[in-house]
Amino acid sequence: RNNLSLLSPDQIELGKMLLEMGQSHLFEHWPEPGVDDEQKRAFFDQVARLNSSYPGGLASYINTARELLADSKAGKNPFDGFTPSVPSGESLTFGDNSFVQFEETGVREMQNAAFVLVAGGLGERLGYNGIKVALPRESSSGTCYLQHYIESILALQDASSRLVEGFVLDWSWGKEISVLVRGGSPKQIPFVIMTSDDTHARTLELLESNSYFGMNPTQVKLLKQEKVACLDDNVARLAVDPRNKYVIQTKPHGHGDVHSLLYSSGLLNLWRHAGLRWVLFFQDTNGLLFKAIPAALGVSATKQYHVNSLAVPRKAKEAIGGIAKLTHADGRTMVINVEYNQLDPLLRATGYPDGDVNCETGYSPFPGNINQLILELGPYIEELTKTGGAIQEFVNPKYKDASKTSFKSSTRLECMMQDYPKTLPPTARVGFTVMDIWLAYAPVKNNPEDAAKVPKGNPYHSATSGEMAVYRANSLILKKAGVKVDDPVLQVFNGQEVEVWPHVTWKPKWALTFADVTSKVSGSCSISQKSTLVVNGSNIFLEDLSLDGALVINSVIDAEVKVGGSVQNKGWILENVDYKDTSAPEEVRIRGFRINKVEQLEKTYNEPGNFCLKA
Ligand code: UPG
Repeated sequence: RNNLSLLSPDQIELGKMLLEMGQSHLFEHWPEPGVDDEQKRAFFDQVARLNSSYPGGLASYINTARELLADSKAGKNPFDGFTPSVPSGESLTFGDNSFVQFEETGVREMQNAAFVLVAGGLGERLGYNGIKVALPRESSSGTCYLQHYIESILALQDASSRLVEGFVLDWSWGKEISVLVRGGSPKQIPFVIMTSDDTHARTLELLESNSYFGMNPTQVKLLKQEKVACLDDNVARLAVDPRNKYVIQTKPHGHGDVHSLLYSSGLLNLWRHAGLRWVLFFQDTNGLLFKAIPAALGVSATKQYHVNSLAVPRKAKEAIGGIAKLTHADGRTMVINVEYNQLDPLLRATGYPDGDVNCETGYSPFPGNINQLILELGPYIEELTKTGGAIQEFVNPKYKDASKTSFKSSTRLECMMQDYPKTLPPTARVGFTVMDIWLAYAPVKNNPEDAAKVPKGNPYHSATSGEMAVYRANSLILKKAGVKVDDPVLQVFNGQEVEVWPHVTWKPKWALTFADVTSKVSGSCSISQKSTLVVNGSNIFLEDLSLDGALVINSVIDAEVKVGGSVQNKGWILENVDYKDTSAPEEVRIRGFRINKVEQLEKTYNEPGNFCLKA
């Protein structure tokens, strides 16, 4: 009360609201006026931000938190009244006729698409100190995730505009409407990145210091999500930051924020006016994702799905959500992700006494959600106009003991982007598409120690497995295209046993689809297990190539290079690095190996023209 004279009328109102909402502990330690006055004002600046960035303000946040915390304490099942069953969706097999058809349709549709990357998470389970999108996707080329994503979008943009003759869209953010012209450069696919205070500055710096990896800076838009207040107990007392008593502790609200941010940014309507039809959401570290994107969009367009989630076969207890059909006692049904920590209790409560277990296929009967969502823009805008982009929240406190009266550390409300379909009307066309796991999903989420503890047979989701998955997928695709690729060997890095395939990596502009790969490979090609192949160019054709060693080809767009003959050298060798070895860079340590580039054949074609490399 003595401090009132320091505050503006608005701040006094906020203070009253906090007292009414049972938050008097926030002020208990406040000294007399004259001491820490600046910090007291800064405290109210933060309260004002927390209040304005949450729909309905802090009071609404605290009320929702109380309800959800009471439900959690009572052990209430968030799916009360719903019975899960295995849904049916589209299941694709890489390389067969329908897959190739879906890929072609998908590439064609790309000119009507926008991409949204949610990258506000710090990746606490990985424990990496940088931002995750700056990590190398694989270390043969050293390309980081963000570069790979941007190059993939640019390659899709080019490929789509080659298929669909004519239109060019010149994006200028902030202008009322974009300009459609004929000729010139291809229609530019908008790319939004959701960041948070944890990732924003470093994401921007990564883009700026690398000239946006070749993308037009006006094509990229960063939207920063705000954090929400942490909660100390079951009555939702806001948590004070242990390092500064004038600061309320905050944590991310979850990737579900992406919907309200997109909605309030005004971008969705801008996109609609420009004739776009699809919004594709994806996550920070999945080095395989763009191999699955064209076919998945092809499915959306062919089946006219309003919502299409990409899924892969899921191992029981794997830390990915399960897609389930939920049928309510009153007859309502929905096809929705059930998060990995909720699937087992839900199954046990609804007649599956063993919970989350594998079936006879060796996988969970519920497809695993990889959180690659494709939404049709029109119905999406219609829905967000009703909800403002608000997504159902949940709370996940870690209790100290079974009495559930206190928490191990503060908690907060969260929301997930894949919960978007929960509010859709029954008429909405919600589907999902299952793809081979080797093709579509290899995230980097677990630190080496935790990855090594993953039950045998389940994926590690580590930096080690993430890189090896890229080589395996590329090797398998080449095999399918007729290349003789040697079998992998098993090796252990950071306590994880992985298949080591030849280190094959290519730029997205070399091949996006299976048809692209088959058009670039001919004759009798072979690659030995110890080989490395880095294809860094678009018009590079492998003809009767026999590779036993390392081969790196760089070429500019107008150079057409035929590569054949026999390449044999000592190659690039993987050397073990222990994750505890602090003398190695963090991104090397967490994958457990470094590449020793002993010997290679590297050729660079900087000039336009036709070339032939006959080794
Ligand atoms: N993220 C944000 N903001 C946040 C939290 C996370 O942008 O406040 C981003 C994060 O950067 C990442 C993505 O969201 O790109 C997913 O975060 P992550 O911690 O990797 O998610 P998980 O808890 O592993 O689970 C998500 C889905 C789950 C799905 C799985 C697939 O919730 O259903 O199976 O991803 O990888």
